[in-house]
Amino acid sequence: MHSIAFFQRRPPLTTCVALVVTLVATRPVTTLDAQQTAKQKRDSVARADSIRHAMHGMQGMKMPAKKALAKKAPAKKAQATKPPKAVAGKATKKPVTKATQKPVGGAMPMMHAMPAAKDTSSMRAMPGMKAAPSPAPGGAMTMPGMKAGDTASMRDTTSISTMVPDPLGISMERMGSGTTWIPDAISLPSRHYMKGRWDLMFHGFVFAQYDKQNGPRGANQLGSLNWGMLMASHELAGGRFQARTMLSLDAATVSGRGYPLLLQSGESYRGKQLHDRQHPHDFWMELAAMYERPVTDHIGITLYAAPSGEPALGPVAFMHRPSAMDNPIAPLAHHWQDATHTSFGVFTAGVFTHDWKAEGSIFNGREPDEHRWNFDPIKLDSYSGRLSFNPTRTWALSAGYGYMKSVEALHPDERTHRVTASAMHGAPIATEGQWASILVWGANSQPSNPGLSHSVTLETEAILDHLNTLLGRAEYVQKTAEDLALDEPPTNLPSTREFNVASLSLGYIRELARFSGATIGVGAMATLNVVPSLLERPYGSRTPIGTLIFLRLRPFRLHPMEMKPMGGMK
Ligand SMILES: [Cu+2]
Repeated sequence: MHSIAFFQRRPPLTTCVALVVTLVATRPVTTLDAQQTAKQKRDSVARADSIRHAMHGMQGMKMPAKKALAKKAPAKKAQATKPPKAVAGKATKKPVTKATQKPVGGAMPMMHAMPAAKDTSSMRAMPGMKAAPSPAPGGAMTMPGMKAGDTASMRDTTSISTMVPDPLGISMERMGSGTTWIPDAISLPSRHYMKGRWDLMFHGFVFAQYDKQNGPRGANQLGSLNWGMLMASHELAGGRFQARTMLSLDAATVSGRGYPLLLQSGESYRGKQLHDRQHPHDFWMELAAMYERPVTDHIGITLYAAPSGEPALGPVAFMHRPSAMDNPIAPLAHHWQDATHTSFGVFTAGVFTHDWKAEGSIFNGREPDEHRWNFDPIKLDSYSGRLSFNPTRTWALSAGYGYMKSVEALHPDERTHRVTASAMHGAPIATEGQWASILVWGANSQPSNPGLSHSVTLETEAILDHLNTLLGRAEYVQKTAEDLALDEPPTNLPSTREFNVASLSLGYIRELARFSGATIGVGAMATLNVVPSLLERPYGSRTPIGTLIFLRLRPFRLHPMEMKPMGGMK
């Protein structure tokens, strides 16, 4: 085909010469022109590919190959995937559920339907764009005004061809960390590929930060916090199977001792309690398999098993919270709320409807030990239960309880009871942003410190547009002298003495550049801590300050025209 097209475009003399060269060389044409033509062909293949990928990037649009089928009911399809009020951000849940539960337009039974939230953001982002099938592959080229939301991931857009089902119409987009839910109206940025019938999703963050915590208990550190996650989903027996791994190099990039963070507590290093530092995450943050399947029209079951993973306890872990994902710093209440996100041994079973989920876990309640590169011994001697409720597209609520047999390596006999409740709100902002906030309450009870030790975290992240992000977090935590190692010399306070500590952090990130599906930004954050007068001396002030400047790399959703063909993409 290529040769014919080539000869047709050449003048006769060139044609003859080229033919002779071809015959003599017994290999493809080697003239400069021919090379150029070959390059043109590659380019045109690449272009066709990028158009094809661009098509993937447009929610609600059909691939050209499916055009004929989709055409059968274009009006119905358009209606189902384009809630008229979506533009005003008022899409109701009902049409969505319908659209996700029924094959639309007869095109793809069991297809991974487009979640309305993402539909609406893409609708907003593409003025004038119709959800109806594109008239031609070139249709992708005719939308110059199109913009891609910074936060909308590509997950929802591509599953059309992989036929990974959404049990009860719940998109993978709703997944936070472990088996938690986030609001449908917002998302975590990710890149999304397909390999055969596997739906591959990657996301991750890399921070490079200079951390300066003031006062006698502070320290400075240049380091990097980072994690990467791969999720592979496949249809299995009418449900969605997913294998996951989430890895972090923190132990190398902020050292085994972690990074300086005033008033932080939890876990140990070289046999000593860590304080005023946040521990590094384990290399194996998560290695898990999950299965979700509908059993009736309205009820589904879910199973989750992990040598390293997150039991049904606490809110979405902070790295996976849309309200904190661009914030490199762990909450001071981490070990009151979401620290079980890395547990070595988890088995969770649950029942869910479209809006509710009830889960129970047996797991290893021990904090990860200080050997960060290996798997800790797997034990299943702790348990937890959690209710999750997404009443609308913009809310995700959860509440639960956990019993942990032996949390701290330094106090193996101490049992901990934990109760948590959280409310997360999220909504799109303008054409490219989203605003997510969470309120978390978490409380621990331990025999050495009877009663409940409370924590409250209020946190928010507003991605205003593709350039500007604002971060904020306010916390109140009751920590003991032992938590902060104030029961040692020189302070020697009674170990069970409890202190109310608080902090307020504000941060800003400015994106510098976008490339290859990632965005890099520069950020700064300042934290004002408040300690009681008794802690003024050890901390050097009633209001010790911590600051952080950082570069942050993470995925964003590509502008369809910027997408490049990649190996393995089909
Ligand atoms: Cu953690």
